[in-house]
Amino acid sequence: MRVDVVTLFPEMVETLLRFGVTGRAAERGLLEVATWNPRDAANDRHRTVDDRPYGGGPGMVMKVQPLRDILQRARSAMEFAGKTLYLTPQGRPLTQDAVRQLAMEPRLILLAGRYEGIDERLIEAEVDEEWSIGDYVLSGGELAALVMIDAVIRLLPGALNDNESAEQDSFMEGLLDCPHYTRPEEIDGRRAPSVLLSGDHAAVARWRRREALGRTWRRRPELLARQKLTAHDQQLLAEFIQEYQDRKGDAGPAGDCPRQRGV
Ligand code: 9WO
Repeated sequence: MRVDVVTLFPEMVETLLRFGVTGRAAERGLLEVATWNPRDAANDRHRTVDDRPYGGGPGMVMKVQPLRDILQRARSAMEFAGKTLYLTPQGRPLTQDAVRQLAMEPRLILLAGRYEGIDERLIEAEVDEEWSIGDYVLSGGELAALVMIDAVIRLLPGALNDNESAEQDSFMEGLLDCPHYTRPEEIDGRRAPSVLLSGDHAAVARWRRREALGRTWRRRPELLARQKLTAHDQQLLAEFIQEYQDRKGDAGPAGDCPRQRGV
């Protein structure tokens, strides 16, 4: 996959190619990233890319001309086109299903804004889709672009050492992940669940599935509501809920509480 990122801070994006899954994907030729700085296309000697907003108000707005021209250069650099995506708090929420769709694109051009935003006329003329990674405002779109690239690259065949871990990602199936443990067996008076040390792979898989279902029930009931649970999953969830209520004294899902200790 080829990803072109339009950004005032190319170095932020280029760190992607030095670490972890994305770094390895680049080494394996699965990912090619190019960065394009709008300042390089500014048509004045001060290389101006922003200006004061019409109508007044705080902050600055990114100008059309440098962005339009740098996007043209990016598009001309490759013989095949790709969707142009703008990362913005006003965009469509990014989900795992959307990431799956994006992973099928041979090329993506990501537009990372700064300041208070981009002149709307550039968005109207040049942007195919607007995407958000969450309901908060960052200092710019670069971190959102890095999040999107990371999530997409994980799904490319060969990007992960163990392809199964991409399949096992519970979130791939719409559930939260189960808890994870490693050595030592006990630390600070807390033991790893004995089933995980049993060597019984079927029991481990059952436990992990039940915990993923239970955690989703506790922390993100709205995700669970979207799932068509098999009879087996329903049985596992019922076991989890029963055990949880016995332990907590008939407490239901935490609803929007981000986290309850111990679950
Ligand atoms: C800056 C600003 C300054 C003064 C008053 C209001 C203001 N709003 C903004 C603003 O929204 N800046 C954004 C910075 C403009 C687009 C690029 N930036 C950005 C993208 N921040 N957060 C994102 C983002 C992208 C995707 N998902 C979540 C957040």
